Amino acid sequence: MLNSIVSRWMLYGTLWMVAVGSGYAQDAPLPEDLTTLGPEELLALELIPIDVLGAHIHPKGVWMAGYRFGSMHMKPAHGLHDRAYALEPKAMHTGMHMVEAMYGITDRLTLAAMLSYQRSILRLQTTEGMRYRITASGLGDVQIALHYALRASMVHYLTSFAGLSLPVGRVNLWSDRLPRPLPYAMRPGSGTWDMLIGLASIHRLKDWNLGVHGDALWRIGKNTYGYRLGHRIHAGAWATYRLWSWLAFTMHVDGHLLGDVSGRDARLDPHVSPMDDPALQGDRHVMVQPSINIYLPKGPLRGMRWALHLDLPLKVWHETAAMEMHRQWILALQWAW
Ligand SMILES: [Cu+2]
Repeated sequence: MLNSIVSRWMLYGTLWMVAVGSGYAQDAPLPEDLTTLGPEELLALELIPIDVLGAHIHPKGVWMAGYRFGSMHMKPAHGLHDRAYALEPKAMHTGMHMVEAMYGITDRLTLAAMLSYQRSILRLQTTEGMRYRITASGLGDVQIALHYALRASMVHYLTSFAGLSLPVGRVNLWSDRLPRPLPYAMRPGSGTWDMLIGLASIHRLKDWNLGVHGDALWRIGKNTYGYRLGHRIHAGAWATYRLWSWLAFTMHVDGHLLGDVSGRDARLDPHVSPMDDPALQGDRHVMVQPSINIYLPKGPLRGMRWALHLDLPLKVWHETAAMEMHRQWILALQWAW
């Protein structure tokens, strides 16, 4: 099922490129246009929730920089209780730093790049009841994308993006406590070249922004260790309410679909730990994501947007994952000039 969904998305990706190609050729200014707004005015509109990655544009010549820190807790999935493993995962925590840069090439076309660094801590228990923890850290893959506004009127904002994820992240990690490499979920990199596409549509109604979005990440080929991570799809909807010009609240519901690992890292034994089983790396869940967004119109931090964001599972399908999402929070900063 995942394959047919993703191939449909790839078709949309092709259509996107055609649309961008024709739009780029004209690139005429739009009537009553969001692109006439300054960089700060645009950030102040809180158009895109900070957790919907990308899917926005900046006017020509405008730079944006962003930083976010995310703290994610995962726990073992309930569906695994009927199996016995020599090594049982108990909990995993991942802290992730992400920096992003965006630049408006034209009023409709924006270039974006993103780099991440993550550190994971995994708690394990042996069948004899001995507990220990292992840690892993490193740079993740670099993402480069083009974002294009198909519409940018004051009431309807339709943006798309397409890009590449470059396999610069670490894939081969070891701990002195394990006789084999660290499991798939602790590796910051994928080791494969991946394609990204996405679309977001936002309607503005007075103090409300209502949006829907979808994006897909499609992995190409296999990495040097003989596997690739699962393809990934996100789709969701949100509502943002601007209470004052500097304060907005967002409620976002987001579905995640992550396929299993294809192929396998032959150095890992799936019978030892569920985290080493390629068939248990997929994940399906729906999250509720409330966030507070603050925009500072004056003072020394003028023009900066802050967001604090929570991720809580609404529904998790247990049988498909070694570990499942428990909770996450993200603090994000963005500024444009
Ligand atoms: Cu931006």
